[in-house]
Parts: sequence; structure tokens; C-alpha cells
Amino acid sequence: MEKVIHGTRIVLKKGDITEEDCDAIVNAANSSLMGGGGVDGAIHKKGGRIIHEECLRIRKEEYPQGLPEGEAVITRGGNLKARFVIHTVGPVWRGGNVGEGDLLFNCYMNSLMIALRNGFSCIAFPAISTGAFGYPLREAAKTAFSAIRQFLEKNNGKIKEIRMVLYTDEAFRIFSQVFSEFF
Ligand code: AR6
Repeated sequence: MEKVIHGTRIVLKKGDITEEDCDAIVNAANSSLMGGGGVDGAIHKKGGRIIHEECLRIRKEEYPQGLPEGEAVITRGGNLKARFVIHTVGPVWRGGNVGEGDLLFNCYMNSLMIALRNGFSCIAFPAISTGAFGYPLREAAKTAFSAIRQFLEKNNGKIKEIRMVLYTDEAFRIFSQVFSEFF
């Protein structure tokens, strides 16, 4: 499923984000930046040592207390097809009334701004927070697409392609539904 919005191609696909050949893939990390399960574990495993080493340096020099929710940082991609990984920390779902929406919005917006600053033409996102962090898929999709839409309104055509890479059938189905409501 895909559509061109304000000069940017938005692609929704089912798949494993570690196989994507964009300039950067986004990692749904935790604030330690030291890896974990889910997509984070898969990215660190396939990308290798370089990612871990650069995350250690970022922790030491920039975020000794850990990367806050909603923020994003960039490392090289190591052995991945993507040359870079943008690590962002999604919010843990606590019912939806304690600012989760704003934090998740910031994850997408801050990651897109890093891609823009680096002149990337393609960035791929997983469904941040919808696994271990328990964010409902429909709510997550609405927030993802409203951040993408807002970004494109201000920065039309500067990034050529934004991919949403959904791992499960259910995530793909729900993100596709919300996508057609949005665009
Ligand atoms: N490619 C694309 N999507 C994937 C992949 C993959 N290879 N693997 C899983 N997903 P999660 P979170 C989907 O749990 O909810 C980690 O331990 C998955 O189906 O990876 O943000 C971190 O270290 C789900 O839809 O991330 C943190 O501690 C989505 O990616 C914590 O989990 C996000 O699921 C972060 O939790």
C-alpha cells in the first residue's frame, strides 16, 4: 500500500525492518540504549558491535541518565543494509491519559527531523511502542500518521520515501485502515 503525499512516497508494508535498505531504519529502543527484545534485539543482533559501541558513547557523553521517552539519536547501521539506525524511546502505554500520545508523536517527529538534517531520502519505521510497551495499534497508527502528516506539511518532498514496516498481520491490517482514513 502506498501513496504520494506532498511529494513524499509513504509506503506501508509487512516485513522485518532489519531487511530494509533505506538510509536509516528506526529502532523502538528503551532508554538504556543497550538493546533488548523485539525489534531492538533484532537490530542490535543483525547490526553488530558498532551499534552497541556508538550507543555506549551516546550514553556516556550525551545521556548518562538514559535517553528520555520521545527523544531520538542516530548511530551507524553496522552490518545492516541501512547505513544508519535512529534510536527512539517510545512511551509505555499506561491507559492513554498521561501524555503517551505526545511522547509517541515526538518519537516520529524527532526521528524525521534527524533524517531531514542528515539529508536522507528514505527512512523506515516500525510500529513504535506497540509490542512490549503495550500501545494499542489503532491509537499508535493515528499518532504515527498525524506526525508524518504534520512533518510533510512543513517539509514537503524533502524526504523521498517514508516506510512503515509492520511485522504482524494485525499491525499491517490496522495501520492500513488508519492510513486510508488519513491520506
Ligand atoms: N521488524 C519490524 N517490526 C518488528 C520486528 C522486526 N524485526 N520485531 C518486532 N516488531 P517492540 P516496543 C514489531 O516490543 O513496544 C524491547 O525489548 C512488533 O510486532 O519491539 O516499543 C526494547 O528494548 C511491534 O508491533 O517495541 C524496549 O525495552 C513493534 O515492532 C521495548 O521492547 C514494537 O514492538 C520497546 O517496546
